[in-house]
Amino acid sequence: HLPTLAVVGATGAVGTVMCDLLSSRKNVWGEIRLIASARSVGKTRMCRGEELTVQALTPEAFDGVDVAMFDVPDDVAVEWAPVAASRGAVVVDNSGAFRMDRDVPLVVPEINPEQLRNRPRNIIANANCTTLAMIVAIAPLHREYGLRELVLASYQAVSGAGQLGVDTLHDQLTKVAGDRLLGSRSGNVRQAVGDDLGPFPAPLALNVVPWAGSLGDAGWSSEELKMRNESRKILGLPDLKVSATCVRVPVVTGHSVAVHAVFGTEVDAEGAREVVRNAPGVILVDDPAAGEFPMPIDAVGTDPSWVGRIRRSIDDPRALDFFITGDNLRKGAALNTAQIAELLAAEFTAGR
Ligand code: 11C
Repeated sequence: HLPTLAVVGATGAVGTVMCDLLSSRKNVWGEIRLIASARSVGKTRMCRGEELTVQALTPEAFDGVDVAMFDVPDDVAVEWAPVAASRGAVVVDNSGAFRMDRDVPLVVPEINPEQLRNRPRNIIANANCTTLAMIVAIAPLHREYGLRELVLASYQAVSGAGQLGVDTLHDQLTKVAGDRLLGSRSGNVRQAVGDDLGPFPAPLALNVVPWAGSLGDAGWSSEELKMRNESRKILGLPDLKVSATCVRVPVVTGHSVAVHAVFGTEVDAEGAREVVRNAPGVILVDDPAAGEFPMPIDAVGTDPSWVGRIRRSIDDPRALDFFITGDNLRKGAALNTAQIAELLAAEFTAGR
């Protein structure tokens, strides 16, 4: 029989995209079980053309499950991923809880699928959405030129902060629409938006906010530290120099990253374009004369990371500057999880 799949956190922003993906990708699953917190139990969701009823998160919900995808906050994953694993499921977890655990592989199928086999806890981690959007383009360039350093600035969409982030931006846009004086005098936007900032530390409408995540050591945000640590682990480069500045922008879906990448050998822009053209999971969109750049409004709802604005640094022949945009809910979350789960499904099917 085909393997049984559980989707935990099925009604959140990522879980919703997951149901769409499961409906459109090759059907490798037998039963699919949707699981969520008490608030969502009994709701229904369409998945593969079937109406499924959301079940409660209990230990028994994992009985008979072969693969369990988790799209839940870190604290829920810490508690429940080991429960699912102890009931025999292989867990693919999209939270930040296990990514840096030495016994948990951090897998991007285009880059390090062989790491899947190294899973003593039966947990596999899915990387952060900002890291994922860029790493599929960075890895093939690293293989070609030998990466030494990354200097990054992100432009992150509000759906990275979940459905509450999306609702917050739309509410704020409604409040500021039509007032042509807003933003031209300080304080006005804060007044128009009011006190309800949702999951963000400042208004997003008509603004950019240089902050994502929580406060880490020495002024770095957790998101900036994740970009550094996860890139190092995925690429297998524990000493890679990485400096990131993570910024939230008023975009609904689609995380972008401006990259300055320094390599061990000289690079040229056309050679880099050729590498990107041939890499899996990436699409080259690099024709500024024609107004073609990677942008969230085009990349949203698509699978690949869009790469463009590729230039050789004027002052360093070993450095490239470029821009990447990826759908943070797809490759950044649900798609990468689905790809990992499909590799596991193939193991189950082959083993039977
Ligand atoms: C954001 N990247 O855009 C974050 C959300 O570690 O999975 C995902 C946090 C994570 O806010």
